[in-house]
Amino acid sequence: MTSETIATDQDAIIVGAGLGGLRTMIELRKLGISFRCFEAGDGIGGTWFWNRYPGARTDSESWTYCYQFDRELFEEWDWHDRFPGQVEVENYLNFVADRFDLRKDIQLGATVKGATFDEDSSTWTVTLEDGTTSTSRYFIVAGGPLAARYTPDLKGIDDFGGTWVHTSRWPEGGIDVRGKRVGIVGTGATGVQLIPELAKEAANVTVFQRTPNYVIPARNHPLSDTDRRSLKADADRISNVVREHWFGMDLGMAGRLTTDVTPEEQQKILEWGWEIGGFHFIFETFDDIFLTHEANEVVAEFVRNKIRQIVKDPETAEKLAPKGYPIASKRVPLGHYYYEAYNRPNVDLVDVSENALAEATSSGITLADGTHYDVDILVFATGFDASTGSITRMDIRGRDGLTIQESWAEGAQTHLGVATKGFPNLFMVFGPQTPFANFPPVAENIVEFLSQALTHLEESGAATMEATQEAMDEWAEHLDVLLNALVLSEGERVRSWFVGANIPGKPHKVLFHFGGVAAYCASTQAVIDEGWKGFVFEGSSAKKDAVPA
Ligand code: NA7
Repeated sequence: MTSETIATDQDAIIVGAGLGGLRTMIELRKLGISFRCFEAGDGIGGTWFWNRYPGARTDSESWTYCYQFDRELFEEWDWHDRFPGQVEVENYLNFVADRFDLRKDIQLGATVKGATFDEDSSTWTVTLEDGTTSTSRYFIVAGGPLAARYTPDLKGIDDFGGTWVHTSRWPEGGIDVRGKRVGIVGTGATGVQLIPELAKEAANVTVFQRTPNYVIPARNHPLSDTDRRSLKADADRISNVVREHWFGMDLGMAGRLTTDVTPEEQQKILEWGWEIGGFHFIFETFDDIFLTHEANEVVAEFVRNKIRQIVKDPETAEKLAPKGYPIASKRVPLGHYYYEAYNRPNVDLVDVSENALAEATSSGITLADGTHYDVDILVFATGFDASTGSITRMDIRGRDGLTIQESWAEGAQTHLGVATKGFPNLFMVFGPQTPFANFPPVAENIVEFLSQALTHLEESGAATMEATQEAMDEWAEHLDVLLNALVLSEGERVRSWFVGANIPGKPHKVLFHFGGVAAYCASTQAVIDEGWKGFVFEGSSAKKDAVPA
């Protein structure tokens, strides 16, 4: 036994009760590490609590958008849809919270304003927006990679006479769009889901599109009892494949390149992928889509031709057809009759790529050239300060009062996306520089790594664990190499949040690991095997005045 450890209100404070936070809590319980979770929302679920806009659903198949670590949990939950909607995922996460009795340690409606590290005691003091404070040894941020909403700074928005909303703050009771003129800014994954849904009810929907996306069909459908039984019987395979597959999904390799087949065969194979729906189209048609511009262009042109076939008005089809950048250098959205929505007489597409939004007026939106659009409701589907935003929006102060904003002024720097120098015992679940892939398996991998790190810390008796500058530099270089090996690296030019390019003024830096889930896992394991390479363990967790046992 070591001596008595430093007293804090709890061992760990966790920010966020979404997918990452809940998995972290389950793990800490297993380790016997006490914790308190502060969640800004009035309910559990993170992304799935906040994003209530019509059409919100996962782009991952339900049996992979869930935890895999507990077979009984996997078998107890019945998914209704191939791609579950917001309510279904929110219900699942609430079920998990109850099943593991987590609620008693979660404080809802508690927004963390900041956290300060005290070097003498090696503890964190966390301050909530209401001024209350709480202390811990470990400060674990699980705020989500797509949680800090971004709304463009549009002149005159306060004078707008109608209702305006960011999609991630859609009110719980919904917005009645019946008979209303709705303007939607943004055609990322969110706008793509929302537009067809609003078009069903609104008098008119005007879509302000800056960059068209390559949208591939989801082909959602309800799962039958037989589907559910066979998925549960297949649990071992699913749990393995999501850890092995590059994108953390129940997908395989295509086993062929575009150059292996004739142009006619290419079209047939892509047609198969288009019909089966979801990311099979990207990952199971050709293995060189991400590797060569020629292969990528074959697939990109296939999507453009699909748009031209689906959308009846040729001018609208051309505006919707992405050109000049590779498919997947921006996050590819799944559509639910997205292109079909533009055939409705009440949906209009306005290209704002060269004629930008200039200002909001009392009655609508005016573009740079003075064209005005009257709208009653204005929706910003304008995305998030991805990856770093949920961390940098807090006032986090590490050693010598260093703030996280100062430390990341040139872009986020981390070791494995989990820790950053100057902020001992601060751990991130899905922080910047972790894999771009299906969220749940990535979160599970990170939490398992964190579990081993905390076990090592506790057993070593050290007070703190901290990343080194050298390790962070190496990790950043590694991430650059991974992205530059792919044609997706053009994301910077098309304002991709993969590299921070969607937020004006944000430093451009690779914010995700593009090597795949298994490769990331191998990197975390290598760090452990090499004696926690790139981390320093310092001090003693023993209370200074305690008598050693
Ligand atoms: P995204 O993918 O960042 O999309 C935001 C959209 O908003 C995108 O089409 C942007 O155009 C557009 N946007 C942003 N600012 C403006 C201005 N000022 N004018 C016109 N258009 C603008 O966010 P989502 O919410 O759709 O998706 C985020 C992820 O959340 C999603 O992938 C899921 O994983 C969950 P741009 O392309 O920059 O020209």
